[in-house]
Amino acid sequence: MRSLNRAEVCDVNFTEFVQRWRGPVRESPASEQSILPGSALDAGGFREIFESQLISRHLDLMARVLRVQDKVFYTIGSSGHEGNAMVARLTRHTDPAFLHYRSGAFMAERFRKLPEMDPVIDSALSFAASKEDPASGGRHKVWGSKPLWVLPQTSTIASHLPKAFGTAVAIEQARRIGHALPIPDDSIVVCSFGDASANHATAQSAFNAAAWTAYQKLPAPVLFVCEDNGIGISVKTPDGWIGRSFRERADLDYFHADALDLARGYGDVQRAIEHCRRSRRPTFLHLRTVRLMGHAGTDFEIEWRNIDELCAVEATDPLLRSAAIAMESGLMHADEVLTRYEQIRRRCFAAAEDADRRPRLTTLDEVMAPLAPYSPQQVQAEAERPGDNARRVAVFGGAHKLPEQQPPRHLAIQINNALHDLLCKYPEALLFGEDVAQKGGVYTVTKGLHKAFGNRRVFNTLLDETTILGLAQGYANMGLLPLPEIQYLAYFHNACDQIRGEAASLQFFSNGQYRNPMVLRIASLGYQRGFGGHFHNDNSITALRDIPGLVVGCPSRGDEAAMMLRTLTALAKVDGRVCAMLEPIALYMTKDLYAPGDGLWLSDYPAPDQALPLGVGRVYLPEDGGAGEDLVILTFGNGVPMSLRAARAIHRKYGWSIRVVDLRWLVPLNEDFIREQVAKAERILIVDEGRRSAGVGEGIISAVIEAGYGARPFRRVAGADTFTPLAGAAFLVIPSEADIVAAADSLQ
Ligand SMILES: Cc1ncc(C[n+]2csc(CCOP(=O)(O)OP(=O)(O)O)c2C)c(N)n1
Ligand SMILES: [Mg+2]
Repeated sequence: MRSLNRAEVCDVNFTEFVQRWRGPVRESPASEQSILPGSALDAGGFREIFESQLISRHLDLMARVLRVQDKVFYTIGSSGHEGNAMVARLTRHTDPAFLHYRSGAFMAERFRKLPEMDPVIDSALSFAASKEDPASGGRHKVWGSKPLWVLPQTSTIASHLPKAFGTAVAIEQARRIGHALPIPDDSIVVCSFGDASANHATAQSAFNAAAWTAYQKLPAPVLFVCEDNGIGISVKTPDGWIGRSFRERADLDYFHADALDLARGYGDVQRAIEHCRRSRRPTFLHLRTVRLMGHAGTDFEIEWRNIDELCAVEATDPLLRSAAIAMESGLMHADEVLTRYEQIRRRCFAAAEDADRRPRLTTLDEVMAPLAPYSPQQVQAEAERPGDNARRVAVFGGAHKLPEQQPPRHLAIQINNALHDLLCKYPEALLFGEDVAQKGGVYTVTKGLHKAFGNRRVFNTLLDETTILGLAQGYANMGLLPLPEIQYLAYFHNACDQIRGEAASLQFFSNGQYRNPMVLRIASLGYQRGFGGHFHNDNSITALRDIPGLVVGCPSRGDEAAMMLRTLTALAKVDGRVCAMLEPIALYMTKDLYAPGDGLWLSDYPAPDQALPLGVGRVYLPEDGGAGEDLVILTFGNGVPMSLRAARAIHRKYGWSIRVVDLRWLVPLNEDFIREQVAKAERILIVDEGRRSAGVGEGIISAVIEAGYGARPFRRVAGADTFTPLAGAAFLVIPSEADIVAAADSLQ
């Protein structure tokens, strides 16, 4: 006999188990009667869940067979986890769900809530990476559905927990600020994951944030579902660890259910879900599952795992138990079980063969279509649409106190004014982060907002950047407009994946069906005097530069910061974009440009109908009225005032007519704009305060060379590839005016 792989073993086991089953048989229960005495599950419900389990199983078996024929491109399965269909049955299709990758049965069961939809066809299209896949349009095998409120997840484990928590908080907070939710007010959030994933820092972030919230008697109706199969790829979870770790965790209410046995487990699952919905408290549902057929199709467990152990696990296959329940209860005869089993097998294969014939993504344009939607006219109109004037007058304390009536001010004040305006204009906007409320931020940039807009819209979070960004996604999922703040750029880095892997990828992996718009503000970059050290002067924006779909702006002056914020917010509102504004800390309070007291770095507050166009930088032409054709300096942030000063010195030395260009928009870099600017100048100088390696300067150079201007003399002044030291030594590693002048010397 040829040797069977473990998928075939499970398949054969099922048939043989049913054929050989000889137990006592009860009288067939009516649909509304308990499936077995004492079970909370009725016979009608059992029949449907069992079918969902079989669909999930046959999708797994189908994927193993058709993967080798290149008709299916994903083999991480749900076998052994089919009991999670109980969670789907007992929740609503409007309860947002963020799912573990072993959620085939959950999905099949949730599909029942909208009977016009077919889980087999939709899943097959996703397995086949078909362009017609309704979840991601063929971009990934995700469990996702717009009508079923399943927000797509890729398989980075644990990264979805913070936004699930955030969505739960948002459900409750929306009501308190009078925002209408897209789902019923008593919705809960379902969030599932594996036992090994429960250890991940990102997961622990979410558990902690949920408990921190509940401890203060604030609602956070999130149902964390830990599908405990005792293993993560090949590493066993210590026996009893999940129970030990969570059973007595304060403010995370623990429930256990056996997902290997529908008749027994159903009542326990029901209790957990009812508790979460009623109490609005974070709830931890520990589900007993097993993993069958290895981690994925490529995992040949037989090569590294004891065969007796494998057989023992396979003997606990929940489908064997479901078949036994079906037969013992008298609901189905063995023949009927097997007929159903084979019918569903045929249905899954037929759907997969059909899906294989449907079109796939064949052009780069198709792949990228949902990544970064941009509607320039609507964005501009939205950015230039002033908020309600009466509200503005009330918030700023009188018509004569409107900021555009005030004398020129510095960057921190103008950002603060712009934030007041945004919170006026958008009642659904929320501003949050560390120390942003009563204190008004480390640099007073958010001062007064808490007082003006109250605790529900301007609030301090717990000290965890992952949670801040998870909350932002959650609010966005519920139609609110989050304006999160990260206190320093260095602290963005430890939560970067929440933007990189999650927020920025949502439109892409949902084929534009879901969006989580936000405007993230980050105090950034170096050159601070007085508050030193690396972590307050992080000058590397590289981690943001290659995040697909993200928009990053970096203003150098107050008026432009205000107008940039309006554009970023409009991008978020109109096109659902994830946006970030890097605020140069060292310029927050800067007032002068060339000499103490000149006040040239102060600016007027722009009237609320003015905004910056995305991607367009600012050109500072020479003071003598020339065209700036001898040298162009391309820069951003702190580099702008430094370059303006250096330009004076260079002009005095060589008489050159110099233009200084503030790029303002760093991601994506506007290569056309760069090309236009360098086309007009004989020499090129790039001033990048970030690190030499992988900094913005590298992008500018590539744009210059690719535009055909590589033969023009050019130099780059950039930060050194090092961390920033404390005190005066910090200035050794970042560009100075003298460095800019010296670079110009070598361009002669
Ligand atoms: C952040 C991250 N680290 C590592 C991985 C690789 N990986 C994928 S699944 C997995 C094991 C997860 O085990 P568990 O949470 O128990 O879920 P199970 O597969 O057992 O259902 C690992 C390590 C990943 N996807 N994401
Ligand atoms: Mg596991």
